[in-house]
Amino acid sequence: GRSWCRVHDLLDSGGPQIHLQPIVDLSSGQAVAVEALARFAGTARPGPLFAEATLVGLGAELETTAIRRALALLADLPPGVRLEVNAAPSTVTSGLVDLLLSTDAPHRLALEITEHERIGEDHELLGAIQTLRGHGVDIVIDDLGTGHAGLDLLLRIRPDVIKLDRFLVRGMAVDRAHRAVTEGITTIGHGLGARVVAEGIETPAELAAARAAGIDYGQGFLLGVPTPDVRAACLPTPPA
Ligand code: G
Ligand code: G
Ligand code: MN
Ligand code: NA
Repeated sequence: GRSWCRVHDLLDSGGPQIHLQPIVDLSSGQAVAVEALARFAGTARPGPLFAEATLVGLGAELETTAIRRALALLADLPPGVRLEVNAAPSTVTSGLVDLLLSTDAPHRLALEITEHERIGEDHELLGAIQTLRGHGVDIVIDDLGTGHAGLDLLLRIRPDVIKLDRFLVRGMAVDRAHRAVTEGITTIGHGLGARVVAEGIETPAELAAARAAGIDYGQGFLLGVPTPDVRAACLPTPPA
């Protein structure tokens, strides 16, 4: 139907542009990674477009196209900055391992597992993750604490990094209960040897709250907006 054609045309015309957003060490202000985010010309918003592509069976192809484009930027990134890409579990098990390992620097990559369905017991996925981790790819759980990413995921996928959803970050700056949950998840993450990222930091109060909670890294409009300029994405953020 119409959706299939729209997504197919997009893929035919080379797929999305890639913008990069820094993930910043909250103690040094240095970018430790940049997240590759797909941007489509015109008005197409990335979230709905990925959802539409998934519905018509082109999800893995669209994600893989975006990742291939992002990997082309790796050569321009400073050595200390990882390139972080997004993929749904079904994409991870559809040839992504070979693609990521075909780069000469898998230890400079991070893979964000993003899924809006719940991630279940999946031996193929767990095997793929083991292989990637064995080659130095950081494994990142996105949106921990939301519906699709329950705490049991921490035991199945021992992530290197966990990302706290913006709803927690927004809440913890103003509400004691949100702060308690956030600090608890951060303690659990650290207990498993993972680093913790606060997503969607927009205000100095949210930044201060993230620091006070012992969160390692931050991402958000306050620290750096997504940009197609690779150098700009890696500049240090002045301490606030
Ligand atoms: O950048 P923005 O907030 O508009 O993106 C909205 C959503 O689009 C993100 O939360 C994410 O779900 C999705 N998205 C953006 N870029 C990518 C990508 O490269 N791969 C995947 N799978 N999803 C992406
Ligand atoms: O689904 P995922 O967490 O990968 O998507 C991240 C999305 O969040 C990106 O598309 C990005 O545009 C968006 N984003 C990044 N920083 C901020 C922020 O400070 N506030 C809000 N609301 N969204 C942000
Ligand atoms: Mn993400
Ligand atoms: Na997220």
